[in-house]
Amino acid sequence: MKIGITCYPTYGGSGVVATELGMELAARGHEIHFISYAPPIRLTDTNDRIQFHEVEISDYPLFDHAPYALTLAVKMLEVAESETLDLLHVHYAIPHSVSAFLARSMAAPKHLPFITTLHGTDITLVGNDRSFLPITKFSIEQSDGVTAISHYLKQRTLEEFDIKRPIEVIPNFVNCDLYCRKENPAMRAEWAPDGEPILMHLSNFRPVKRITDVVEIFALVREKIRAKLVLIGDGPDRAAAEYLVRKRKLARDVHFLGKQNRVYQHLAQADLFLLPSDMESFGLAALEAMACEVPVVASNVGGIPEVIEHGIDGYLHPPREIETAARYALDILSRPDRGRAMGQTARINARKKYCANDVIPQYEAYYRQVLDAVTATHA
Ligand code: GMT
Repeated sequence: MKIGITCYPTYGGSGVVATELGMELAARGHEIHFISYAPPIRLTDTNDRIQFHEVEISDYPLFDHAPYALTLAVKMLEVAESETLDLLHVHYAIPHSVSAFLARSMAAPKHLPFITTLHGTDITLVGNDRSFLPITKFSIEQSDGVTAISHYLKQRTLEEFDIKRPIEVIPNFVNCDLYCRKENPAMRAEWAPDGEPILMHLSNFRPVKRITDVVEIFALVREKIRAKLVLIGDGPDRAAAEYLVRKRKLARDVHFLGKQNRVYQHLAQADLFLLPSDMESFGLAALEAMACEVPVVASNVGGIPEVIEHGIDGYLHPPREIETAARYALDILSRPDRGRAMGQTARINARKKYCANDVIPQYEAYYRQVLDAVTATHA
């Protein structure tokens, strides 16, 4: 199949999923065309089956805000025609789904089906800004296929948007061959020279991730045992986290790594992963840690309980309850054998449902289903 994939190329779960999906599909023989304003950040593997098409953002002086959704729609149509795409697959509804709708309309009478994958804030954001609701609802209803990355997100979308159409749940996935336990003593020693346990967090440091809670949880843990915290990623709350680290006098115990490629190499060194978010429709970073045999202490919000089994491969706590989170963290870290066992169970559970080898065929089957339905409608 020839598939056009659009996503946000920057640091963020939806872009990561879209990029990994494109690379996995290409490895299975499909031709992938990424269409966005910049190459996706995790696009490490380019070959003759993966192309990137840049959407140029107009800087015409009349525009205070460049009309990206329109330029994207035109680019989608151009690529669809020049590369004879079978379908467009857009990740994150706003505005990608609307652009795909426009591209499909412009392509008529030729069929250019589009599938929208919902990731989370594209749905939950409208709770805060109702002005997005009508257009998001419209683009979801108009899509030839819609997938959500968790049952939680599907349910929330149906209820919040009063949508009657079917939504397929295809969960996030991880490459289980790449994401696995490969300890690197040199890397561990760099962060924890005296063999201290390593806590880790990876995100885009947006307010929803509660980075300062990560630091507070670590501070409570550090009151009881010697430990180190490794923070991967960057974003608006980094400065607040750095300030808090200094305030708690933890500068020697906390490492800020910034944005990193090949995060599996880092995750595989952790003894515990923290994800105390206010909301996660899935929690991809938690799954990536689990595949690396790292138990996770996370908030019991959104789709996280679909990924982590409380008391089995990690612990769940109410959001913002840092004392509870710290107690669970100490429970795991103060009994290393139990922590290792939980980590091994985490990988087993991650493999059961979320390995790329099992999830990518679900996307392929869904593509075929959508294409067959479109062909039957227009026959
Ligand atoms: O919250 C983020 O990290 C960004 C956001 C995105 O769309 O880029 O993430 C959402 O999609 C991820 C991939 O499907 C999910 O793992 C995250 O849980 C989800 N974030 C939220 O729901 C807050």
